Amino acid sequence: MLSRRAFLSMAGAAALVQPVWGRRQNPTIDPVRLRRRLESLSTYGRPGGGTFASGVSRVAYSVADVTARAWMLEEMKSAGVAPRIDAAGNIYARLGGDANRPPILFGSHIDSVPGGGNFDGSLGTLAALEVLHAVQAAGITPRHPLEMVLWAHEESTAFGRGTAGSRIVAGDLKAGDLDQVWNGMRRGDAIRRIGGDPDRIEEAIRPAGSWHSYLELHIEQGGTLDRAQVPIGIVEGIVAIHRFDVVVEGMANHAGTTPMGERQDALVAASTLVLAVREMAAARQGRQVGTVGRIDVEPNSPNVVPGRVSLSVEFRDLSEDTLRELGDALRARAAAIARDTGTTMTIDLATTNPAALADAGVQDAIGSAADRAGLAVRRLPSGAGHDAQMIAVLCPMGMIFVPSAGGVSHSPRELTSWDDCARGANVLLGAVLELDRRDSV
Ligand code: HGY
Ligand code: MN
Ligand code: MN
Repeated sequence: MLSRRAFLSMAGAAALVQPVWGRRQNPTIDPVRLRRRLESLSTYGRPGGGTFASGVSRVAYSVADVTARAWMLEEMKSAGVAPRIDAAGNIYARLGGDANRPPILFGSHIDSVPGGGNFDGSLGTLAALEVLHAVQAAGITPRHPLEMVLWAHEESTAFGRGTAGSRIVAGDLKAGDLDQVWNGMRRGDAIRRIGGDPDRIEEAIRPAGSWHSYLELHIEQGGTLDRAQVPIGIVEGIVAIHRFDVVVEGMANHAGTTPMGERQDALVAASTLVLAVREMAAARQGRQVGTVGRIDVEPNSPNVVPGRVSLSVEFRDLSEDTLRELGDALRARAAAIARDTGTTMTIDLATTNPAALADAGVQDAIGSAADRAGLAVRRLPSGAGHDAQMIAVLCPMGMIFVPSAGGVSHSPRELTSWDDCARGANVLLGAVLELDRRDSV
């Protein structure tokens, strides 16, 4: 007896039967191939002796990332398209269409956080490849070129900044960016390591209007769809992110001989700030969130009063005003803590992601693709940041979410069912074909 969801996924695949120009058969993604590729990709960065359930550590520019990208290039070629790498390390592959029309762009990323999951970014990237397979297999001649993209360096683990590849494409590139050093690696050299060319980095920048529209399929990474048992999310907007680098300077001293009243303990000061971040984000009405995700203690020895601590602080919300107010509150609290602990604190607003609204026309195209597949939808904001919010300044964008079991992500426990993966990929295919029918969204 077919479960309701299994029936829906089969009905979803079949319901893509829509008369479209020049079509010999009806396009649908191949769920078996999508699953096989997701399982193959998950081996790049899998912990030694681990299994699929162990998740991945495929941090941008790592060996796992570099080798996974090489595998992706071969998979793209096997799908009958010719990948090209831009100067920022983003990988594009284009299919058909009238070269005088702007391409429809769709894709995601494959780098992960340390100890991350198998679906964050990977699903959207491999679903994009499935779309190119399906369009060719169906013998469709699209009106617009269809272009998939694998964004380089989406996660903010490397160099403390995220959506880095798409950020350059959107023109957010400052003098000195490529001289930043992280983990002993200069950013320009890291870009070269993944096939980009820092000496021609400006060539990766694309003007507004370069694409007809942009679509990204992604796991929700929150629990809204899973709790509501709704298979497809239509993203209304993506939160803004303000990320700070904070350095606390105290005085390293002997843990045994320094009286408690004479310490300038950088870790005590930093810890007070960590609790203050949680308090100020939780105190306000609204959906804003505040997180300290990285902290480095120096000299990090049990018998030394910490002399220096560096940490990240980030706030997220749809409202930039809220983030500015939280940034001001952070600076005020830091000054008071520094005074009380005899330390100094420097707070640098290192990167910002702008809030981005999804285009109503693209949302509509996603909705009609889901309708045709007989799938219920829920409109919702994205609390996670995405490359789509960078590309939103260049063309109309939209995102499709599929449920994350228990709302867990950025963890080996991240899980989306194979049926939900297939449903999401079919809606991506349907939305691309719907947008292809439209001269403008
Ligand atoms: O950090 C984020 O929100 C995304 O998962 N990179
Ligand atoms: Mn992520
Ligand atoms: Mn992601």
